[in-house]
Amino acid sequence: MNGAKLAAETLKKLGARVIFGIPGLSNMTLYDTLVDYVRNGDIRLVLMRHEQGAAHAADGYARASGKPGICTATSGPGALNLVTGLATAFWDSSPVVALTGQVPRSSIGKMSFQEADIPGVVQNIVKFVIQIKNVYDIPIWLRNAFYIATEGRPGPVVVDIPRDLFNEKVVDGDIKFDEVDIKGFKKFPVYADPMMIKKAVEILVNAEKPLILVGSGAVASMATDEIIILADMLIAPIVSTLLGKAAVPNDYPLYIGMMGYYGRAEANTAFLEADVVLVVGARLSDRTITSYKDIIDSKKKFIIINIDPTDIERLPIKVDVALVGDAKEILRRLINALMSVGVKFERSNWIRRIYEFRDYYSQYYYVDEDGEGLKPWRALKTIRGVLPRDAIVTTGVGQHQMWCGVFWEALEPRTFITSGGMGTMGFGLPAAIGAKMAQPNRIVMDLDGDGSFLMTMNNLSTAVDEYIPIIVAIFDNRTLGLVRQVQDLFFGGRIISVDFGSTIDYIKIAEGLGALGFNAETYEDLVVAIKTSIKENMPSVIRIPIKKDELSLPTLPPGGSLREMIIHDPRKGN
Ligand SMILES: Cc1ncc(C[n+]2csc(CCOP(=O)(O)OP(=O)(O)O)c2C)c(N)n1
Ligand SMILES: [Mg+2]
Repeated sequence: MNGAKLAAETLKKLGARVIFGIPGLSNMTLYDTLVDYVRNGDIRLVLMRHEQGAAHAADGYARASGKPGICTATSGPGALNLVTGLATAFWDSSPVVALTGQVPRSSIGKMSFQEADIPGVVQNIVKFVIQIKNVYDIPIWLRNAFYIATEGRPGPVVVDIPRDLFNEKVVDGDIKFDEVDIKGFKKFPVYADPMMIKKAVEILVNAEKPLILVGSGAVASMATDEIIILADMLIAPIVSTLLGKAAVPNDYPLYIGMMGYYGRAEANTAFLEADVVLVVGARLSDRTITSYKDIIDSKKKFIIINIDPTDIERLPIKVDVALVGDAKEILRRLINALMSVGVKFERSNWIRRIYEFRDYYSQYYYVDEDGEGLKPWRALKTIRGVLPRDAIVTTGVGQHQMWCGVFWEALEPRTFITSGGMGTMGFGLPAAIGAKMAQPNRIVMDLDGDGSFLMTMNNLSTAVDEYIPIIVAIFDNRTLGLVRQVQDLFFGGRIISVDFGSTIDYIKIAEGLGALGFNAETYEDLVVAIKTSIKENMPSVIRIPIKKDELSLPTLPPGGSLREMIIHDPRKGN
């Protein structure tokens, strides 16, 4: 046996089923070894068209399944191309494992062909990186990598393997596969003793206007049932972050919507008015809480559940109860403690008030205008009407993503996959490929922007060649819409370097890559296009024309507070 075979056997033992990547000089021996595994149907290799796409696909796979997503690249340019995808996974706590080939040990540090110091480059944008120095460490560190990627708060791990190790012979008896062995590694302790749970319950019981805010940790721990039980018991409305959208079915009556910078006005209002906020698996980034001063001034109480205590420590606000551990587990303890108190709550005024806000703000959201293009909210409603509840959507980054945040109805956990923390354009299409590999029986649709699509669309060719039938809808406003919007509203209308020409033909691009292409000029066209894509079971691109100056609302002025929400088009006057 050699190092490459050792790696392949370990990957199989660890349950790796799909690897997204591109081969090159430094990971070729691994690919060669995998030939037998591919032939036996143990492992599938998906050939991406750019390594960024491989990292996003692994990320999409991980987010759709909860299992680690795996990608591989050769040394130097290959591994460097993974960087954006790895940072994207880290910022959104997604368990990606990247295997990067490295130049031979004897060449490291000598400016060798395709050498890049990958540990140096990625150390601050991944959960962990290790460069292997000894062939017997390959199985140990692959196992450790899978463990680190998924343990506690998930995140990406890079295993950098000098290519001479792949060829090195190993003696069977000396191989260790089985234990996780990470020197100096300590798990964060669970920190939620009965006294703290009691204190949290006391605060919740005495709250007049409690609110539950759910984030990506609630999705990662699959805590949907517990959140709903608790919300029902407390009669507390639920708001979410962008990544937390799929933590509760968005048609659940107490779900009010995404809050934050581009959040729903009623969700932001509920947050501003609440006297107690129970935060479940959200780190309260500057996208969600745009001004911490608002909170400090409001004196509201915070109970925060997070698996990573450093998320809580980083916050500049006073946290009344910090519960550290898995959301599902801690919510169960809270529910039990609350049941033993057995209080019946009367909060109809609070709920009624929020529903009134919702009704009031609706007049600004659901506007139909005649003229150019389709309305984003209605296009999303139309798409939702055609897709089954368990369909998975991914997005690019921009206005279309924010429209999804506000208007898309995520109905099951792990069905809304988007780049939140890093805001990486180009995420949607390759993430959809990964999600489809993880959930081949579900419909997977990338709700993309034209600018975002253009960044990673080369990977559509992968979807075609490898029969991965994803549907891509392009919200085609011929512009980098979100940047344009900021120029338009806050830079005095000085529009620069955002608009694309009129010539690009997305239907021909789709067809040129072997996919189906549809132009949805009307909502009816859109329905037909989706139904046809599903029926044909082929990768498809559907172009949805959107007016260039359509806005993503609500929004805030740059650096603004949630109190300064802009709800209707300021260009139209009052
Ligand atoms: C890789 C990357 N480059 C630049 C940006 C800055 N940026 C944020 S949104 C946006 C425009 C996105 O355009 P498009 O994908 O067409 O979406 P739209 O806003 O038009 O819906 C840009 C350039 C980014 N987020 N990511
Ligand atoms: Mg655009």
